[in-house]
Amino acid sequence: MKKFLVISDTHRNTMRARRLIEHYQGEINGVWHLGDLSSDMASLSAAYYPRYPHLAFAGINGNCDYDPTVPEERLFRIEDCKVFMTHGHRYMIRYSTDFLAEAAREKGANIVLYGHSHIPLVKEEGGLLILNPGSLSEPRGGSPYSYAILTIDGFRASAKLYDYSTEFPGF
Ligand SMILES: [Mn+2]
Repeated sequence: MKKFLVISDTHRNTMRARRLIEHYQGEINGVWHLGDLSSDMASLSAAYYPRYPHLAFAGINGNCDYDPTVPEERLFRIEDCKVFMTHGHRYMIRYSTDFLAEAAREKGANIVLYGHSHIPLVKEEGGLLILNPGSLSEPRGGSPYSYAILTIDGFRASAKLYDYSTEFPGF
């Protein structure tokens, strides 16, 4: 079984992400950032990978990112699950997750992770786990500062969304 901290859309404010990494580092296998800004992910991995080398840091470019060394999307396997990671802005996610889900299925993924909307969402559709951790800096639509913990156990995957302010009152 593996667990990952999934965050997105920190938009130059990594204060809450730093607190999360410090808090969860003992129980997770990696930290995944879904874009905007990919430079935030670079600074987080530069700060924490030397201290916590057991953590796999993975990020992608968002629509505000132009780092040629960072991929637009990632598709990879964890245990028996196939993970498709994208910022989501190319899949009309403001209207529905249908295009995103279709793209994930075409790639053979059973987990799709996206951000961009700054609105957290988790749902399962026909064996596909769809997860948006929301934003740790600029939540929208009345949603809280949020993040997710993704658990992968063989071919099974589940995700839990957390309200940062409830988990870390005063921070
Ligand atoms: Mn975005």
